[in-house]
Amino acid sequence: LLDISWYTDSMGAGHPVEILDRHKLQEQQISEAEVVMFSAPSYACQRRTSLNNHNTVLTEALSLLADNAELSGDEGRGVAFRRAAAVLKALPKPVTDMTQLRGLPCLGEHSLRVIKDILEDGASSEVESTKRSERYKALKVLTGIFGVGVKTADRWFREGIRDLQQLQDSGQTLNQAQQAGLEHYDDLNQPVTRAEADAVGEIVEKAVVSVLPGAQMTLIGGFRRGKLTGHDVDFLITHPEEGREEGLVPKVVSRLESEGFLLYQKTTRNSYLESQDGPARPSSNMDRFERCFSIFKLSEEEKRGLKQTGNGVSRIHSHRVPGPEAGHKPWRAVRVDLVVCPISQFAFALLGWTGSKLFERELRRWAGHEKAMSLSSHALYDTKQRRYLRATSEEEIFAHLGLEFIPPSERNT
Ligand code: DCT
Ligand code: MG
Repeated sequence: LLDISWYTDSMGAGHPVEILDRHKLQEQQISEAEVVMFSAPSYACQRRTSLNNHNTVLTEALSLLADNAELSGDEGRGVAFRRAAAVLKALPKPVTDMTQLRGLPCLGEHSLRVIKDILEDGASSEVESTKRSERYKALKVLTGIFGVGVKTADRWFREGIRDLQQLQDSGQTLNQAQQAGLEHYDDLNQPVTRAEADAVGEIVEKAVVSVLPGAQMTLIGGFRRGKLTGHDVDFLITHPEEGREEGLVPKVVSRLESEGFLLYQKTTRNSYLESQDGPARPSSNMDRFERCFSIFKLSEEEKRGLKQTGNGVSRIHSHRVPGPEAGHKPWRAVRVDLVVCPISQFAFALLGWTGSKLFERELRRWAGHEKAMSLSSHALYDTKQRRYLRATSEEEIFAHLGLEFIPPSERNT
């Protein structure tokens, strides 16, 4: 009748197409919304998912259950809820009736029950009771501290700690990251805007280019996918001459530190060596580049572009600079991640660090299950041919994988 289905092309990627039989529609006098049927390919990396989500109530409910599963150490159930939410995010219209979902992948019994409750009653009792549960609330707050993972938060919860005050009073030993996380808790839990990301980008780029002329820096993560806010700012740095990028992070860090921009930083060295490691395993592929996790101190002046530029000329004078009024903190803390890669791995690093997390997970699953290949942020290995497949662009990697190219703005699964 009215069928919104996915036109699947030879590469396995899909676009929604609408087939409407107006005559039948009039004959049966049923509203358009009631007869929209959805379908979609089953891997998120075969679908285009823009930021324009038509089913936020349903996807937020399923995401909350995913969070809760992950906070309970049940990663499998977490992924199942994330995949279900991702399918709904890709739909071209709001879901209004359960029958529309019959042709969709990734919707298990549990997810379908949650969707049904929301469509029929406006809410899911499971979601509502999870939201109110003491454990969920406490673990959300505690894992919201930079440097605190599920295991630590869970241990604290079992020791009776429910909030930040109780954590401070408990006398628990905190590592340096956690101390910084606690100190800047409010700032770090306030979304970072695109303007703030750009302001940080300017500062970091200046430091990078001054210690390594010719180095190139790219904004990655959610901002590259077009998100307006994020929980942090992620940058990928490389140099057109292979090897010149080695050891760059410590130099950039000491430069930023001397300029007073870093509230916290932890640098990890590059530990990836193709010849020694062979194809990187998915579980270990995220943190093997030279990398710096930091907390950046971004002043309001820098954010407004008021700071002196290199040639000594202030750029914008029209805004009034707020004075140091009582209780007003003239800067905010921002989480910033720097990742450095050799140019030969740039396309893989760019693809791996653009996200979303689920999109990356699905790409690796597609590579492994459908193509007998192993994809990481360093390389793509073909298990049957027993060789690495080189690429200098994201487009080439999608082509190696037999997938239609999905641009960053449509990887918002
Ligand atoms: N990434 C990944 N797997 C991880 C961690 C990160 O694939 N376990 C990739 C995907 C996104 C990118 O790194 C940056 O990570 P985040 O900053 O956590 O994600 P984001 O999409 O940028 O989210 P936000 O906008 O909230 O920062
Ligand atoms: Mg990010």
